[in-house]
Amino acid sequence: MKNPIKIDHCIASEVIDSRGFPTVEVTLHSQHYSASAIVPSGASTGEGEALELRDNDAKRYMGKGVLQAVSHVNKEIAPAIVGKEFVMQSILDDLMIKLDGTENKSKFGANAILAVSMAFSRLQAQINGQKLYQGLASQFSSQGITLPVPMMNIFNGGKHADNGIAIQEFMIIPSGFDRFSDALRAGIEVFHHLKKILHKKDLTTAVGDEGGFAPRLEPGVGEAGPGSHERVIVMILDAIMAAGYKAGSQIFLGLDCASSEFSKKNSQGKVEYAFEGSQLSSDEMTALYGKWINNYPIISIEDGLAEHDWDGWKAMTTKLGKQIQLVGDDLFVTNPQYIKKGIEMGVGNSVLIKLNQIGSVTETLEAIRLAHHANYTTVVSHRSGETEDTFIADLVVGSDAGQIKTGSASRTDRVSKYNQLLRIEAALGAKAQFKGKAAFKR
Ligand code: 2PG
Ligand code: MG
Repeated sequence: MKNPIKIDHCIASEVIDSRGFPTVEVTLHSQHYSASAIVPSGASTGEGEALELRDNDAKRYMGKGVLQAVSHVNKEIAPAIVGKEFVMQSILDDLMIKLDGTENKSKFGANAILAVSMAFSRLQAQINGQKLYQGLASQFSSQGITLPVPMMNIFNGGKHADNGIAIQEFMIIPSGFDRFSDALRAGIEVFHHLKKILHKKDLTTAVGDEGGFAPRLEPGVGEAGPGSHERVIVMILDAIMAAGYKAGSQIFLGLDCASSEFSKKNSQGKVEYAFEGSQLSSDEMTALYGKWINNYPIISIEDGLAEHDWDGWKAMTTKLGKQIQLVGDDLFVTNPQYIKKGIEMGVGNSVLIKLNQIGSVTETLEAIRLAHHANYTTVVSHRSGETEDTFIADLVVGSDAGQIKTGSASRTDRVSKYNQLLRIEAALGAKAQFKGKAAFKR
């Protein structure tokens, strides 16, 4: 049993995220120790996510201020926790969840509760003389020695760019290496070669929200036309080759389609997908993915179908689930309840893990535990709105989750996580593990 942590002060404030919108930072003090945490924010959010409380005051930050969430920490959570001792993270998190009293943390805001929860993880680790990943490993009863395979989103579309490309993320997965740092280096070199290739084709090399390139492939505005997604895939494969790596043995591809964003229900109540100028059914989308998997080294598809399309997901899992990783993000929203439903129905085989979708460290760890128990893989993930906070780097090692999605090789909000992983790899030395291809069960 670790020492109880007595909280002496708890202070929240409004700070700014990578998209220029406010978010919540909390600092906790205990004796001469102090620890802070900042919460991230999504753009392609799942409907089932815990509530991110925004002020909706149009006069400040286009309505996106978080002064109410800040005030909930300072005026409601702080009085309930300051002066009290907590032996475990879960006791603090449970207390805040009870005080909030709603299903989706809508009274205080998940951004208020999570900031306190993350800051407590840091404070507790510090007081116990541990690094954050070690503290999280003790909480999770894991070894805390596994560096993740990075899934690097080097081409951005969907809601993270304005190039008319429906699929949100085209990721390279350098899993065929022995160490995290070698995998990262390979991924970064591919990023630089992709830049050269785009430049030669007269395509812009400005980047999207997650640091990947985001050129418009066709003139004009609106949806990209037939074949445009495959053109992106081919350019990425060319970049892998130009960098001197082998696609399909050293570097693989992954997609986050974030397809809820281009889906809707038709008049017969069936989910349809607006893709490259056509309306496709769930089966047609699945067939398209099947074709791509046969033609390209794609090993992971996230949110290939929409969050309400559970039947489509079930059929897709039956067709493709033995061949590739099918990751549920908007579908599972890091919520143990939805993950359980998925496991029972045989839907997907992997869970995306985002702290702010569920809103506390304890519930996030529970989601990971549940997924691993059912032999589902887990991918710890950033949000498209991020900050300098590197918590997820420690979380992915602390939970031995094995895969991380934290953007491309540009923008400090993305690179800071990779740098933290490099530090952890160096600190672990010979103990550091890198599962590489074994991180992907299929
Ligand atoms: C996703 C995420 C992160 P957002 O869909 O997986 O890449 O995007 O934070 O906008 O939900
Ligand atoms: Mg996603």
